[in-house]
Amino acid sequence: MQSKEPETIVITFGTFSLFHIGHLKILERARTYGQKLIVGVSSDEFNFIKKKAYPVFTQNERMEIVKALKYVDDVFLEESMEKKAEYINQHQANILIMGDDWKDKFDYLLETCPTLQKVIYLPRTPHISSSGIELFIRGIIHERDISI
Ligand code: C2G
Repeated sequence: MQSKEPETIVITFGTFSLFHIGHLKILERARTYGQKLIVGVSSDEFNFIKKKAYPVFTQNERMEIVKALKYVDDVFLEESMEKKAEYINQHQANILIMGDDWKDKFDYLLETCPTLQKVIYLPRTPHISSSGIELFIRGIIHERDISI
């Protein structure tokens, strides 16, 4: 009898303040690295502490949007940057994917997470960001396709 290959579990994190095509594309690409994609959605409080502002949509709305995507198998609330190792260990994740605005920042997790085999930084989708969309809507900038 053939033994079944263990599935590769991919994990990623994000705020998804104002969900857009760049968010969709990174989740779509992340899912191709394994059989299961788990997404940590940063909490409202975490954002307020980090950026002194709340995301456009609430954490429950953001989690519901991300959970409904066909590429995503499960979501959880990311309550602090420092808990990444805990989350990776809890979910027994094998690959961590982040956009390349985070390049090199999470390599240290390879030393503290026994199941983690790779940390991969994917290129961001150009010319789109939640903050750019917000500024465009508020009339502060006049091109929507701007990266902030
Ligand atoms: N992203 C992308 N292309 C864009 C915009 C964002 O590929 N044009 C990616 C980011 O690189 C990130 C993910 O989409 O990997 C989510 O982006 P944000 O919502 O901006 O999340 P961020 O505030 O970077 O994550 O632990 C990290 C936190 O959860 C914060």
